[in-house]
Amino acid sequence: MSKTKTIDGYPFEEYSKETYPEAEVIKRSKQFYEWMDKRRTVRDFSDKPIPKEVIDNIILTASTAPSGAHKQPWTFCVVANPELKKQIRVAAEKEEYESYNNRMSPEWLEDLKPLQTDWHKPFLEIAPYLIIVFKKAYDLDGEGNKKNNYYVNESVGLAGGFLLAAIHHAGLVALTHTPSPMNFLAKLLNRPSNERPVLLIPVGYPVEETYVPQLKRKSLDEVAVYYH
Ligand code: IYR
Repeated sequence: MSKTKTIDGYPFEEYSKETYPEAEVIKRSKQFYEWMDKRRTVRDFSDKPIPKEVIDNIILTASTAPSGAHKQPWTFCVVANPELKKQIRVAAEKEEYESYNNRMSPEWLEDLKPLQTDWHKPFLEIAPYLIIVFKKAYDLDGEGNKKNNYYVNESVGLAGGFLLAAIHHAGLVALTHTPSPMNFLAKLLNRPSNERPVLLIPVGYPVEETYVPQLKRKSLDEVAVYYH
């Protein structure tokens, strides 16, 4: 049991530190970078099943993300039911067909060419699980009163990042799919009025031989500015 105390009447517990010698800190930071750098968005999923326990753990990890006033303003909906997955695919492809053919600008379509995406979304039926991340604009208490949430977009974005890292750590792959507009998901999943879908993430194993676009990540100089 860690030490506890109260501050201004609120309970605190001693933070359980995990610190290392400097050489170890350097090694760990490099190893983690190199391992995260291997994560790729994959579109070719195998239908190989995943134990539900794995999905539980991935979601619990995502839910450790920091959030405004620790409100954890998110709901992770998990879809494994083939009929529901099919309905999601049909609805997503309808929107995506419209987007690719009538809504996206020529510049946008050009930017997507290296990824070779189109409106077909078979992975929505093939991947064993779809995780749909909803943001809670506000919470509802037992009596239906609105309770504020804070920095909801930032919080849910962070949880999404944790989710993808947890999936990668488990040796699985994911696709951050954002059909647009995506409110059909709130309807199909019967979500309450305070929830809005943000990310649709198929999770699974990749097919045996999987190809991903040859992408180059920006260099440190391109993404960081140091003020010494
Ligand atoms: N939502 C569409 C289009 C799309 C948009 C971006 I920005 C991407 O990085 C990838 C795809 C789709 O999922 O195909």
